[in-house]
Amino acid sequence: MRFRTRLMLVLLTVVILSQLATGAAFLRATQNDIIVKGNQRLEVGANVFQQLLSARGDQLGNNIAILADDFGFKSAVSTQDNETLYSVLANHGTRANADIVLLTDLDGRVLAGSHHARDSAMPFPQLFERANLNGSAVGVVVTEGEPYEFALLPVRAPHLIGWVGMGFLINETVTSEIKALTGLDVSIVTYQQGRISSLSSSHPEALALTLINDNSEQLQNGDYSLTGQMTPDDEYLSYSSMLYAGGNAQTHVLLQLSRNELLGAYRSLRWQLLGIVALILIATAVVAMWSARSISRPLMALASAAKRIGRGERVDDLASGTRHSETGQLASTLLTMQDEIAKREAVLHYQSRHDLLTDLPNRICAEEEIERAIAAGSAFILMRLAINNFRDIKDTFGYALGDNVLVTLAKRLHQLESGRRSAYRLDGDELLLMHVDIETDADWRRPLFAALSAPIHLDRSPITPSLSIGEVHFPDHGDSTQLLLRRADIALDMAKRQRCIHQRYQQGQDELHQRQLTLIRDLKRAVDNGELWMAYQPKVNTRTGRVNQCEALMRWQHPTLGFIPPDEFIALAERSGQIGMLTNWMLSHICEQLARWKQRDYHLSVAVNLSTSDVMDPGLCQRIAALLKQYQLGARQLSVEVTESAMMQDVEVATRTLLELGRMGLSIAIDDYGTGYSSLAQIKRLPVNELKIDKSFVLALDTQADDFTIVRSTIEMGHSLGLKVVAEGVENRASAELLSEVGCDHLQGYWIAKPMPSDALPAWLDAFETLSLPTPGLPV
Ligand code: G
Ligand code: G
Ligand code: MN
Repeated sequence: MRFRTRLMLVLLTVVILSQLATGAAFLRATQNDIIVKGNQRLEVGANVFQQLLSARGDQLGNNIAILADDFGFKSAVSTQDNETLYSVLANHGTRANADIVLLTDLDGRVLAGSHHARDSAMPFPQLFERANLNGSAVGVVVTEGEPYEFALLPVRAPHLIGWVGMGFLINETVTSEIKALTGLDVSIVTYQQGRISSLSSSHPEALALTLINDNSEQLQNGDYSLTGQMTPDDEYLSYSSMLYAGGNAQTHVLLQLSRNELLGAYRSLRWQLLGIVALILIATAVVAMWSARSISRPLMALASAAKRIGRGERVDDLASGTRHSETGQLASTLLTMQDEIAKREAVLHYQSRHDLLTDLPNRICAEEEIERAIAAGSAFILMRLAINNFRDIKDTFGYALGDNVLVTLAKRLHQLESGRRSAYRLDGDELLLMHVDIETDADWRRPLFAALSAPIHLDRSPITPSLSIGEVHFPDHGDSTQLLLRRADIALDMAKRQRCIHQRYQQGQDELHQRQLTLIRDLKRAVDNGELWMAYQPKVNTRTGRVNQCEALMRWQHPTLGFIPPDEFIALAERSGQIGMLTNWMLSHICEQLARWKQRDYHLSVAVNLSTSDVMDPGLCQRIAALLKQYQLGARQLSVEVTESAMMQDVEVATRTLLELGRMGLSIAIDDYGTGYSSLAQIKRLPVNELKIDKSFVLALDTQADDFTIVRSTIEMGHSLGLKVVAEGVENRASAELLSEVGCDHLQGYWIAKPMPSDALPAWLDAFETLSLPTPGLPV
């Protein structure tokens, strides 16, 4: 939930709760107060009722006093003239609006009465007792189940001769008068022998009856604690009091205030209060919204500023509150943070574009710079530098020193930097020098190379860094950064391979490079897809004139690039570490072929070419032995040809391998003899059986006297060391005869046969006629 909404809700909740609490308390107090006031009103009403009754009683008393004082009346009483008495009493009663009249003798025996028979006993003994005590009495009496307010006075002439009394019925006249006076509902109920004998009420009769019945238990038990209660069910607040109790009758008065009347004002007050609360709530909501907004607005501004900072925008205008307010502090913190981030970003940016070790700009920087120079369109030169023996330096002198060499070179480049040059570290031991404005002085390379290659004095022992540098030109050698860098790398590779300090990229090298990459990639597939096959070229024994041996030569028919010369792919296989795979395939393929020929009764011996890594492979001899065993071939059926350079790479290991092969019974030939730098003295120490004179000396043997001299002396020297000598590249009969004359043991060449597929060999052998060549010793 949003901060603003939450703040608003909290404020509203607080206000609503407090409003409800005060409202409820207020209403409750008001209600209680109203009920208390209602009770008071009921009490007051009861008093008014009592007073009304007694005032009317007194009024009646005054009327009776006039009658009692009347002479005629007195004499009628004394003479006990009944007829007269009754008429006088009745007349007077009518005049006084009395509902009941009564005359008794001294002892209370009835002399005359509207409701009582003559000579009956005193009907109101309680009242009569009080009258005897006080001289007169006024009070409520019940007769024939009806309540009356009754006054009883003495008749004196002058001594007491009797009692006269009058009363009026307490009926609806009284109750409606009280209602008019007090606004209270009044019910007067009389019970006789437990049953309602009379009921007069300001309520309609049915309602009055229900109300009385509701309260009858309390009334009859004389329990007058009916005040002060008002439950939600109660329609009326009630007050009761007893008017009369005597004999078997009671009269009660019940004063009531209806709930609607009592709480009418309260209800409207409640609605008013609710209205006020609603208004306050609306006002609070508005204020809460406003204040939540005014609190949250600066926070929102800060949040959006933080977001912008997060996006990397720069925020300068952060006016939010005063400096000292919390939001102000937050704002200034945010600005400080922004600055810190910017600083750190700058450091990171620098670090991401510079090499930590040499502090030169890195590859990313270089690429951008080249991109820019290309876009500018003016010519420039890139020199890609690598330290040739960097790994050796590190391995021998430790990493720290290796790093030191790099740092020194970086410093030298840095010193050489002018406005026209800039240096970068690409990765590892590779550095890049970019040279713009190539017109000025033509020969700037020589001093540069000299300066870079100067010995480095570290730990007092000088190290001379051996550098290789590949150079490319824009726009001659490419029009994209990646292309230029790649071609510089190719040139560098050339420099490394040719062991010279500097090579400039040659047109076509890249394509060659691409072709080589393709070949390396496809070599593995070539074996699996059967794209490789072996060709066999026969060798002829000069003494017998017969073929007893062939050289196996690998062939690759690439599906798209066509025939790939072995010179090319063998070298690539060696460079990419795949030669072992090729040799294994070749060896098992040849052994299988030999076994098949053997079955067909062709007992041939095959010479295989071994490359440098084959000779270094410690598992080679074992594999050859296993194959010979598997195909049940004799060791004589296989021989190997190894070039001088392959052996010279690591003479010790090569010697071990060759010794082992010799022990197994394989014949070993030095291939391409004469092209390397090995001397026969060196070869003498090796377990070698045969020398194979390189075809470059043989091809034009018949015409080139020099070649012939070399070949002849090589043959002589080989023989003197106990070695057989083979000549390859014999292309004509003249050469063959010359070679035979000087004692060459075997001949190989197109004049005899070109390399052929295995299928073609048996037929060729069948057709081959024994050569007759001159024997050695004949004059040339
Ligand atoms: O025929 P030709 O052009 O095939 O021979 C080229 C070179 O390739 C030869 O010098 C030969 O030594 C080398 N070569 C041919 N076949 C093989 C082979 O199976 N293994 C190795 N290591 N070299 C081979
Ligand atoms: O591994 P070695 O260099 O011995 O391989 C012999 C190579 O010489 C093979 O490439 C083979 O094709 C090639 N070759 C064999 N005989 C002749 C020949 O008479 N003339 C020429 N030009 N090449 C030959
Ligand atoms: Mn060979």
